[in-house]
Amino acid sequence: MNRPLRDVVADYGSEEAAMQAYLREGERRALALGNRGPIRFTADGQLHPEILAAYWRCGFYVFEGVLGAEELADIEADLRNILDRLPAERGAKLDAKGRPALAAECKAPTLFWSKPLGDPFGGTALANGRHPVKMFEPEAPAGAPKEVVYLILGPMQFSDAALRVYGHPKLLAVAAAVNGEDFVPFNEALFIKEPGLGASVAWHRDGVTHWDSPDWDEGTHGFNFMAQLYGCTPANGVWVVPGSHNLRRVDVKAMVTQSGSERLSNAIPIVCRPGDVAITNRQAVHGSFANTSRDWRVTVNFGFHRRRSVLGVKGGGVHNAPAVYDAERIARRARLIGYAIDARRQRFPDELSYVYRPHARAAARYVWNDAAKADLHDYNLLDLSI
Ligand SMILES: O=C(O)CCC(=O)C(=O)O
Repeated sequence: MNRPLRDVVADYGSEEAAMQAYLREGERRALALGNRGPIRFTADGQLHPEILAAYWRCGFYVFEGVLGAEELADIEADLRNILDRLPAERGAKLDAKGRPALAAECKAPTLFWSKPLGDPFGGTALANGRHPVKMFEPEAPAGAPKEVVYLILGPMQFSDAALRVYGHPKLLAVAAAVNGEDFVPFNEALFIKEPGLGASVAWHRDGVTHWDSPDWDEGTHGFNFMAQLYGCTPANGVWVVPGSHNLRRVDVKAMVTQSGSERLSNAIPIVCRPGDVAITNRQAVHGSFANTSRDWRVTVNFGFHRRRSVLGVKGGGVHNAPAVYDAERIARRARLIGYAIDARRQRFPDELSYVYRPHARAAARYVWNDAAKADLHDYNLLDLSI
């Protein structure tokens, strides 16, 4: 991104040498893990079993080259608009140019602020206390703002380009292969890790509801896609502990103690080029470090569940109010899939659109237009958060 930036220079201070060695070694191990490549299907249209096997073995997979240059340019244009329209500061109703700010009218939790290079969740009770250890917080560079927005929830109401990624036919086919054809939404997020400013996301795993269920397994809490606008590196990207999605219990604090620091010795970074899309199991232990590098990382993040993990389940509490998720709520939340498929069809008319079975079965038709856009205001109040 060539957005004019302060010439940010940041590092890990006393931890810099150890951190750089960890990043280098992580990248080497990431490229040797055997969990990356283009999205491939068999002759009869199934997601290639080698991909599924590698995903279930590692808990994540990198799909290479999913988004092309044209699509990335659309996302970047929307990103610029979003950045331009952010509130001048936390709680402000106006942006820096005095216009009504992005999300100023939203009731759902939408904008997440952090001090530069901070860790707002680690070691706190926030989000059910699921981030037990605070990450190292490097010193902010001179001239840094007091706070930055590093996470936006419900981003599809602010970016048609991100919505179109959500409707990508190959990604939705992957969702069906992993979660079944009746897969349902979880939530969506835009992670913005500015160079020298971007906050860390402390080690955690995402599921909150089913850890003690008798029918729990490695896929119970679904997955997130992480589409990369600029790519991601060990320094600014998400790290995953391979195989941890298979464990009912993990002790993140003990993992940190054992490793001697929050540089978990068995974690592997997700390394992507622009347009790559990772899939990450929500049960895997994962996190990301404060971005002291000179590279932006912008992730369009969107998750899907198995329908049976959600239907009739009491969820919420992390992303929105607790509620029992009945069929009506699921159908209402899944309208995003219909809108996304149509938004994509309009922008890329030569591409074969995905057919979402629950909508096809119900003969439900979704059209992306101004009314649909208005219908997405605060849509994440209905996230299916388990
Ligand atoms: O993108 C990141 O840094 C964190 C992502 C994450 O924690 C998640 O998707 O659950």
